[in-house]
Amino acid sequence: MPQFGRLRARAAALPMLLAAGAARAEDGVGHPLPGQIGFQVGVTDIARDIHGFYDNLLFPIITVISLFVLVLLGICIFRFNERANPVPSKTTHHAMLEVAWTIVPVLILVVIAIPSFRLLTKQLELPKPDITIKATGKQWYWSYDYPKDQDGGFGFDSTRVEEKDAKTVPDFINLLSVDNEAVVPVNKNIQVNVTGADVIHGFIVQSLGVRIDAVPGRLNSTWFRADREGVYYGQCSKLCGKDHAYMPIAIRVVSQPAYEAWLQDAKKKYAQNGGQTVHLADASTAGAADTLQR
Ligand SMILES: [Cu+2]
Repeated sequence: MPQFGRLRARAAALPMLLAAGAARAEDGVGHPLPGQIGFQVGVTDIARDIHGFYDNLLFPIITVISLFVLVLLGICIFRFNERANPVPSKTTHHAMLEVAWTIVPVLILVVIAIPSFRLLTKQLELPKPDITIKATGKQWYWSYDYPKDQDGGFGFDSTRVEEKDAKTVPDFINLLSVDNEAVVPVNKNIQVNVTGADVIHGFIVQSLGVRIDAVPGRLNSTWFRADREGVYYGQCSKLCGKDHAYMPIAIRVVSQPAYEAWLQDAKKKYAQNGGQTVHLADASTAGAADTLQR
């Protein structure tokens, strides 16, 4: 069955290879490419497991079921139309068939459920974190907080960089680039505590295999351990309001020394406010968030 996954991955990669050449396809790590229909490259075990689960199990099952239903429809159309079959059968019941169409779907679900539960457990059982950060979904941007006991003690807002300001950030990607990225070290367990400040948002970064709801008044936790440096982009995945499509998530994974250097800089940059979250975005929309944090 894995050949389906490889075939699909190759089919997905083809347009982007044709469009940009193999080197550019490699550049696409961490964000989607124009014309891409496959998954982004996974940089955590969980992301690779999720993609493998779909490519090697779900996609073949979907394909087989779709083809099976297509064949059944074809048989109905061509063999049982009025002209081909003028005298219809009087059969209304077939015990074995009824047993089969109950048992077979149950077996398919069991086959899907076993690896699915294993994957869910891996996602939801948080290992001991090396770093904990907090991500808060707001209308319409994200805020990140770095706790004091991990050499942090600051928070900042991360808002989308508009196309007209593209020059202000390196490697600008429209709708994904942000002014302040969340920075974490490579090969470390990063726990992300996620909440919402106003409405329900969704925290999702595909190449990290992270997806969790950001619910006001509730702290959800997820984790990842990236084994490759780079910038990994995600987006809010809940229909949270008018600017839902404009609140990207950008996580920069760097080496441990680079992370420590960033912490020192970030502390100066963001913590002038007595350790309170620095609100870089519009103060009026940040009001609700303030109430929740205190
Ligand atoms: Cu949102």
